[in-house]
Amino acid sequence: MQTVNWTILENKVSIWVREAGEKIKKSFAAPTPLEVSSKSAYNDLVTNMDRSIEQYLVEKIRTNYPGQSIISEEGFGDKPDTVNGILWFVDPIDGTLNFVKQQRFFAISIAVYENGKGKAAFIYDVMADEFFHCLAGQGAYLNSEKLKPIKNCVLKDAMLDLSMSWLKPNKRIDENVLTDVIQTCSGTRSYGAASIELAYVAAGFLNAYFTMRLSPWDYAAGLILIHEVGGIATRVDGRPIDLLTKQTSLLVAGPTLHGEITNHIRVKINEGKNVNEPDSVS
Ligand code: 2AM
Ligand code: CA
Ligand code: CA
Ligand code: CA
Repeated sequence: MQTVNWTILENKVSIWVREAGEKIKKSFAAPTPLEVSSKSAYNDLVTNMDRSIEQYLVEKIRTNYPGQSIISEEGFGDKPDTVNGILWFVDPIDGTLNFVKQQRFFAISIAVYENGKGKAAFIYDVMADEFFHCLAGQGAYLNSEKLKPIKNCVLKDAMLDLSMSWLKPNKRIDENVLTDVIQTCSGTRSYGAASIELAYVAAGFLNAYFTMRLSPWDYAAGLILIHEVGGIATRVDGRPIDLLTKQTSLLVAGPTLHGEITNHIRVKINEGKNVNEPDSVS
């Protein structure tokens, strides 16, 4: 198997990600309007910029790291059936709805795993110019500032970030399952870009993030940051995350809070609440 010089990889990817960020910023001033279409639902959007940034990044990876597999959102990557070897995850624009509606609060997210273990993470909040990055074992950073170990926190003091999938009536989950969690915590936020939300938990701006349905390119980089600062990441019921599962739930927090929330959700399961995950729904 090829050996990778991770420091060189970090330098290269940091340049690509910033170049991609410049392309996106320039597109706001372009005379041609953004082409926007919807995918699985009216609020699941894709634009020509999502595709062109993914193409740009995938081409850079293929040229510099030939033979390595890529899992990416918009179809320019591969469909590997194993995590063996080096595996890249690319989300060219995470937070497309924010990109389209707000022109802010979206990120480019890239992760590199080796034999299923997170090795390198890059999350670039383009408009805030906040670059979260990490080589496993060498510390996680926001720009040049090293992130501190995740703080333990109890629910009463916690800032939670949760997507609206928890609250909308649907066949996957009882929308009241989290009512008492929300009523107990310090505050809730919903930023709408999973990679940034995960980076914010790693940076201590939020204490937990949980969602019912994410794909590997949404969370692969964020999980590396979370692990680097000592956080815990599982499915919402505490089961481990599988990088090759198309869609999964996710609960990320420091150890104490993670335990508190998973216990709560387990109790709800015991009470007969429906918290089936999408991958277990027929
Ligand atoms: P995206 O913008 O790259 O699609 C929005 O709550 C967050 O969930 C974003 O990070 C978004 O990533 C992600 N997401 C994953 N699946 C989604 C879907 N089907 N529709 C909308 N957002 C989705
Ligand atoms: Ca999308
Ligand atoms: Ca995404
Ligand atoms: Ca995306």
